[in-house]
Amino acid sequence: MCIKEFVCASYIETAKFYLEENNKLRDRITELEAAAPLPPKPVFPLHVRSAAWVEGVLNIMVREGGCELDIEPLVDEEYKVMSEADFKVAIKYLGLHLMKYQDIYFDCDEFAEIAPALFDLEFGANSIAQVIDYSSGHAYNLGIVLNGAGIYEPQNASFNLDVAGRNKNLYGMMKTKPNGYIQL
Ligand SMILES: [Ca+2]
Repeated sequence: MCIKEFVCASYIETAKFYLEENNKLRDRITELEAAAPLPPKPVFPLHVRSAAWVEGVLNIMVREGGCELDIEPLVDEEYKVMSEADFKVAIKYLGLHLMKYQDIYFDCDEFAEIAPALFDLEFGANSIAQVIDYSSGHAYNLGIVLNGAGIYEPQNASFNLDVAGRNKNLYGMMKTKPNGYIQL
């Protein structure tokens, strides 16, 4: 057997080995799922609201909360939102706060970037905004719920409608150059 054939044969053996391991793992997952079925996913009622309504909610938050961040033009024409109580349960269920933090590569800005898309995929609600806040050097989210807009911290699944009473070390929301922004 020449070297080329030898290398080819060893690749084929390696591929067969991983294929068998993969099949064993799949069987094990099927066994485990049968032994402990996942609880059914909760269904949260969604309430359709116009972009104008969402803009109004954000403007109230900005005014009453003393927020100086720029609000980017809204991307969607309408939004599906939850009640505050359902939103709090949903962000816990989403489990994003359980993801492993990695300095630089999966830190606050990645958490804040992924939260809106995951929430929409999981629950069909496009009601989470991304916030890039240079004044406190932090990125986080806002949740829009039926009774207002509040700060959603994706790293610990907390949600707080009291924007005026926020921890300004983390959620400064002050004007900077370049200014931070809210994107929904
Ligand atoms: Ca990062």
